Amino acid sequence: MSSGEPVTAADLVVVANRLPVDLERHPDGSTTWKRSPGGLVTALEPTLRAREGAWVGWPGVPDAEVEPFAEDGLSLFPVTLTAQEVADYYEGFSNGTLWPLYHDVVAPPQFHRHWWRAYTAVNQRFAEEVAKVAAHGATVWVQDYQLQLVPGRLRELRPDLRIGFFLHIPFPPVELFRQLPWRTRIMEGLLGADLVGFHTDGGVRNFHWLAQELAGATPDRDPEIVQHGGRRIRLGAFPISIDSGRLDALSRTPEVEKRAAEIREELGNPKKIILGVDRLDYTKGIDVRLRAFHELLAEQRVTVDDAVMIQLATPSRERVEHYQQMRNDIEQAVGRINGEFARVGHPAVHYLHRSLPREELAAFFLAADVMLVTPLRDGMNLVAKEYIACRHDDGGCLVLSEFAGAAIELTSALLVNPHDTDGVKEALHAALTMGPEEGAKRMRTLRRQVMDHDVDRWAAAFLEALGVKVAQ
Ligand code: GDG
Repeated sequence: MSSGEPVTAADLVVVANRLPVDLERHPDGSTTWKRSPGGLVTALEPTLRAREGAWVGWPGVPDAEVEPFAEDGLSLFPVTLTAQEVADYYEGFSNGTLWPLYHDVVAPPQFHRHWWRAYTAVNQRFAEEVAKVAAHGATVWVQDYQLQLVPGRLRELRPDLRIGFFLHIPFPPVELFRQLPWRTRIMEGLLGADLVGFHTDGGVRNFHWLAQELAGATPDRDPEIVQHGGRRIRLGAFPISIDSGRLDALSRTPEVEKRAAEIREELGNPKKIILGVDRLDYTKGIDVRLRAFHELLAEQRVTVDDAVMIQLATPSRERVEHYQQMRNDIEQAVGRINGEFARVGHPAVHYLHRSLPREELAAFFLAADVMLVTPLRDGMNLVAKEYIACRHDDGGCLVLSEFAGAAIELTSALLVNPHDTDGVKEALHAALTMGPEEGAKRMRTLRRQVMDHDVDRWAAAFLEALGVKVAQ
């Protein structure tokens, strides 16, 4: 699978917690690489190739000592994490402290000093690896909340570099961020960048304020700049998107269209199919939509002949405590609804706790009359955009939480407050009973937005703000 030698001095370095490939260990001790084609790698690949690019990240399994290698022309630099570091830096500080804190503390964050120590040590290691790989004057793009100390460390090691940072999750309000015992260290880490990007203006505002309050930064005449340590740091909102064209094309293939029809058939041709697709995460509000559906059934405003619900839940962070609890709660709620309302051979809720292939997912999107995206908090939410990209027939109706970053762009969805069960219920009911003209009109508007603003445009906007000329 590997090809050629990795570059030794890269002009553009992407650094993320994970590499765009996963190392897989087999029972006989052998290992292979499996591509994990996220939107990010697809968007960045042409630019990375054109600019002697490199990607620094963890290969996904503990204690893997892997040499740098080239894969399809991309130079990959694996960073080794021990099992203890995975527990403390990744599952602990990243996903037990920062993730809930940055998502409006919808679960209580835990603060442990040994998690923080592991976080600083691992961030240092990432910074050192990048410092070795980057050419003089290169551009480095650091991704996400796991690596917030990297810009600062890297600037100390390599002041010649141009450093960008993008946060994929919300940047929290001042009152919440202040809970973090290491808040000033994190702010100083981020302020090591030349450009700090968020999905929304809200993130920019929160950061602008906190940089002054915690790190003594001073405002500039330009509201998108703060000054710190004799440098000017640019802030900006860059709402991420998806590879809309590719998904639109996939959803038009005869295989996907046929599979969508089969799914409807397999469900017993219900009048309406309601769909939820998420990583099984407590921020995604899966419980919110189950409650709304449950109540509509209980009030007999909807029957199992009218509508079935499918919840696809990709396993996620299964070793983190909050996730185990939440999985039990969701599975109990599904069981309760089916116990009360299913008929033999006709469950009210179909629940799949596994990951599906991309084509199958596209078929579910195409089959779903109503898509429920109800996070309590979400940086963007790509699922909402993927659903829209698949609806080349202008069919379907999106119910979307106003607390997802996507709500800022997708204003023709039925927007709901996920904390308001009655509101979610009414929106679900409205979606189930919406006339085809109104539905198509809304979907056309949503599609214009999503098809025009794809992930390439997002990556180009960020890199151009950082001063990189982007390959088309
Ligand atoms: C973070 C932020 C932000 C899900 N199930 C399957 C599957 N998926 C894919 C979806 C989508 C992706 O996973 C999930 O992306 P989201 O954006 O919805 O959520 P997070 O994972 O929380 O992502 C988020 C994002 O970063 C980007 O900045 O939007 O706010 O939290 O692409 O399609 N894919 C396949 N099978 C599944 O079963 N193949």
